[in-house]
Amino acid sequence: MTTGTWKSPGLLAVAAAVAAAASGIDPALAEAVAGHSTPGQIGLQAGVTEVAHSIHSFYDFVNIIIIAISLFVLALMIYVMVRFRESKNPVPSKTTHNTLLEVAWTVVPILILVAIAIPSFKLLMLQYTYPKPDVTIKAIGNAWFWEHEYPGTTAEDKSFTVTSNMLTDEEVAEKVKSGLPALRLLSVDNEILVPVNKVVHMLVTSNDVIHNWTIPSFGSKIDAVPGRLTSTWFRAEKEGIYYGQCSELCGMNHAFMPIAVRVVSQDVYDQWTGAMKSGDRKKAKEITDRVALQQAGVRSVADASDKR
Ligand SMILES: [Cu+2]
Repeated sequence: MTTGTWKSPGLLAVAAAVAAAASGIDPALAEAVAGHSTPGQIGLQAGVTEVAHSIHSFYDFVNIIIIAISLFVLALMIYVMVRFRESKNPVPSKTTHNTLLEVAWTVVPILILVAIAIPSFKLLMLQYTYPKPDVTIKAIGNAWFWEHEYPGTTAEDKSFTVTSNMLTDEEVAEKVKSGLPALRLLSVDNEILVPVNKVVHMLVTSNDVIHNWTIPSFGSKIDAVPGRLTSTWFRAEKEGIYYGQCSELCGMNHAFMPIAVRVVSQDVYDQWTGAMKSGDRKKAKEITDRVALQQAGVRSVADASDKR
């Protein structure tokens, strides 16, 4: 199994296994489908890019500061309420100024803000400094589905477009029955494939209203604005399927336009793009299904039905 997205096999893995058992998914498959949130999850979804790891450490760092300040203020309030309550302190002091204290409560918050600003700017730099791309994909938001365009560079190197629509509950049930992994509200009919450990530039735009292209495990989230091109980048470290959802309120079916990115080996990626470029969508689909099974830890559809 090469597709685990959990950082440690501790509490999270236990939670994933429990969630998988509760939802009827084989626990062996749970590890492979962790590119999404799971019931009872505590904390952020496992990250598989440098940006996602940095977001997580920044989140932890700021959380420590927030919790420390909250506890400090709570302790001060309790102290004041007990120590200076009317019965214990009937005649209040008339003190109004304390220079040392006033300087301290101005300078200390400034230092805290500077301590937060430094890693914050470092993270912004990382997110918006684009390494040289290995693959460029254009994501186009539509009400309510996503299109992904893989641009060609020459007449022979044709461009192709993958249109992804969410699977209905019936389609999910059917797919699971046939032994292929699928998730309600997240799985799509046509997944997009990207190579593992390669820099992918995602150019994002929209055909109608503002959508948002998001994959939490990649730390990617960028608005898709009609008439404009925005961008994000990622280099996924682990193979597997990573889900995201449109994250900008865009209308009636906003909740039903998921994004599914499958990270595969360069070899599988080349086979898939080859099939897509030659217009053989059937072969491309077979490649996607085969790798989906492999990543889920199942050798074939027959093998999957044996497990049931
Ligand atoms: Cu949308």
